[in-house]
Amino acid sequence: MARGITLVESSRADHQKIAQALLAALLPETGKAVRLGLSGTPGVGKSTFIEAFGRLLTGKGLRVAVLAVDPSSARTGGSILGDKTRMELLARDPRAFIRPSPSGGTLGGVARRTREAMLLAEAAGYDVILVETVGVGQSETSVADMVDMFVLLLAPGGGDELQGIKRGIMELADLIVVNKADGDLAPAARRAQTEYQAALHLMRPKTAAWTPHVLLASALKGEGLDKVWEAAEAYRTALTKSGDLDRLRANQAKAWFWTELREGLIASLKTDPKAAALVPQLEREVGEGGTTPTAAARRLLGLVLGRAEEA
Ligand SMILES: Nc1nc2c(ncn2[C@@H]2O[C@H](COP(=O)(O)OP(=O)(O)OP(=O)(O)O)[C@@H](O)[C@H]2O)c(=O)[nH]1
Ligand SMILES: [Mg+2]
Repeated sequence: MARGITLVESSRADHQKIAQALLAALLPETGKAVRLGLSGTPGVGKSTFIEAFGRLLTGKGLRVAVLAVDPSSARTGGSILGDKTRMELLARDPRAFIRPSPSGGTLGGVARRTREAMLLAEAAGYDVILVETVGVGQSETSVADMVDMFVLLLAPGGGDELQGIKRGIMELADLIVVNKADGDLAPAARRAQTEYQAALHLMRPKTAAWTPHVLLASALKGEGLDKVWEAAEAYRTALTKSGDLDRLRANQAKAWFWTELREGLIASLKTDPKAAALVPQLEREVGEGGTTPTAAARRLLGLVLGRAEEA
């Protein structure tokens, strides 16, 4: 599987060709895993959580693949690799597979390679796929777009914390877990649970079949993790029964298709010699106010798509 993922991650054209053939052959074997996304700000305890939660699952006989989307991962090779020591036991567990974020390129490119790694992991028989992302920028949206259930890990900061969390990210969450609900932090964690729960009530749920709620956990002590897994199972049952899971996955596949089209189009603009030559000129004209961005973009598209649309 590691070799398959390496092919998928390679930017070499010959590797890409083999990777796509491999994915096409494996496609019928994919789609069976529970796909969970996990996000949270740096230091909230994602790695500690994944180590403990992953071990809980492998202890149940489940096979777990941990993947990551971190578009800034060029610096460390990924948040997962950065602190693999926090996942030492899981990393050595024969039922687990851990892969750091593919590095470099656009978020779209990083996300594609993670999606494809997810398909490979499913075909290889992994039962649960955990996709981690750091709580910054657009990466949450792209992870939420590739998983069945999006879990947001929060610290026991309560009200002050709430101010700092972008509403859009809370809206993505199917489940919120207040981590570090242990020791001195336990009372603050309970208060935070109440506040987050109240905040969730003000948001429209993504589907009628499931109401997002807030759980307490301590990744460090291994407490509350069974409840998180119970929620993941209840979510899956509810959305399978309502038909929402199939619809969600179909919509995600369609959105992925459009992302590929957009990225492919941009890539072909950059490699087409005629288009590439025109780009600096159009950029200059747009910068100087000589033409509108819309007109310039249409001219370039017209050129590439073979129909001259002179603005
Ligand atoms: N008290 C307590 N501390 C915790 C818990 N979970 C994690 N921590 C601590 O919080 C710190 C950060 O934990 P990590 O698991 O590295 O957090 P992270 O979200 O992976 O951080 P980044 O990889 O930097 O984004 C460590 O010192 C952990 O020991 C918990 O449940 N309770
Ligand atoms: Mg980490």
